[in-house]
Amino acid sequence: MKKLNIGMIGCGFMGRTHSNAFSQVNHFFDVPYQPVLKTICGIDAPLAKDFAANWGYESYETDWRKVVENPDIDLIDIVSPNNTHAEIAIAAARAGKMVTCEKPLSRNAAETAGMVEAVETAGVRNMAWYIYRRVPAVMLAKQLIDEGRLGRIFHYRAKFLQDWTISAALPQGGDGLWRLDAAVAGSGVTGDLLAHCIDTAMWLNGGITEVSAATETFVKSRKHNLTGKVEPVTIDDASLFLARFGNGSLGTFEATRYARGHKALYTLEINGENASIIWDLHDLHRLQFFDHKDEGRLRGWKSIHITDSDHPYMKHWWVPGLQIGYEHTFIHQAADFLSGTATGCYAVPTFREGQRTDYVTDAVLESARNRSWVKVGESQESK
Ligand code: SOE
Repeated sequence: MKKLNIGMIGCGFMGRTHSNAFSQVNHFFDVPYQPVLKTICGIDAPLAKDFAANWGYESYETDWRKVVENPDIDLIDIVSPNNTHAEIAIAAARAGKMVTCEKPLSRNAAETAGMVEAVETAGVRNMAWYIYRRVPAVMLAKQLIDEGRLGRIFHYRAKFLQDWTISAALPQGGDGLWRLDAAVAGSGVTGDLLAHCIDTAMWLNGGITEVSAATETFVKSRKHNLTGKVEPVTIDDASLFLARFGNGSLGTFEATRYARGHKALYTLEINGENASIIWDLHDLHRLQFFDHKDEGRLRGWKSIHITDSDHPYMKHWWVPGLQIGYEHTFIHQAADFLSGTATGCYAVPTFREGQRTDYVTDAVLESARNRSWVKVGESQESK
C-alpha cells in the first residue's frame, strides 16, 4: 500500500477530528493509501509538541511554510483559523501538494477564488471538509432524492442551533475564540454554521439562486483576547434567510449561537410531492421518512435506524444495529478522498464546489446588510 504523508496545519479541535480520521481510516476502509501522520504544525510550540506525541505525528513545526516546503509531504490538510486558509492552500498547491481544507474554505468567495485557481492551475487534488454529507442517514437521504422518491421538491428547511456565546462575559479573539472575530473568521454563524446547512442543501436539492436574510449581533462589544480591550463585536450571532432554489423550491435557514439549551442541533427537513425526509444531528443515525405511496391505512412517518450493512458506509463498521457518531463522518470523508486519489476521481466537494457555498454566504450577509433580496453570485464580497 502506498504511503501518503500528511502535513496538518493547525492543532485545535478540528486538528483532532482530522488526525483521528487519518489514523483510523485504514482499519475500516479498504483504501489504496496509508496516511502517515508526518508533521503537525501549530504556532504554540509546546502545544504542537504535545499534539504530535498524543496523535503519533513523527514531527512538529511552528512555521507552516516549512511543512509546505518539505518534499516528503504529499498532502497539506488545513485546519487552522479561516483567515490563514487561502495563503496556505495557495502555497501548498504551488508546491505541488494535494490540499484539503476545513470549512468554510476562507472568509468569502473572492478569497476562495485564489484557492480554486491555485489548485486547478497546479492540477492537484483538493477537497473541502463538509462532513455532514458523510453521515450515513444524510447520504441515504441523497440516494432517496436522486432515485426520485420525493418527486418534485417544494420545501427545504434547515437549522443549526447552539448556545455557547450567550454570556456577555465571554471574550472574543485568540485560541478557540477566533470564531467571534470577523477579521479572522470572515463572519459569525453564517460562515461557521449556515455554511454546513447550505453545503448539504445544495448537494441534496441543487443550487440556491436568491436569498433574503436577517442577521443580528446580540452582544455588541466584548473584551478582545489579543488586545485586552473591550472592542465592538464584528460577527453575526444569529443569521436567518429565505432562499429560492434553482429547482423552484423554497428554503428557510436559521443558525444561531443564542438558542439556550441547544449545543449543536443541526436539523433538516425536505418536503416533496411524494415523500418527506427529516434528519437531526442529535439522533444522527436515524432518518425520518414519510412516503405518501404507502397504503393509506399504514401511512405514517418511519424512523429508520441507519445501521444496517446496506446503508451507506455502514458495512465498514460494526454489526447491524450498532450505531456510529460524529467522528466517523471525518473517517468517511478521508476514505472517499483516499479512494478518489487512487481512481483519479476527485472526492467532493472540491474547492470549486465549496466556493458555491461561499457565494451563498456572501449573498446572505449582503442581503442582511441591505435588507433586500440578493442574487447568489452577485454580492460584492464575492467579486
Ligand atoms: C462551532 O461550534 C462548530 O465546531 C463548527 O465550527 C463546526 O463546523 C460544526 O460542525 C460544529 O460546531
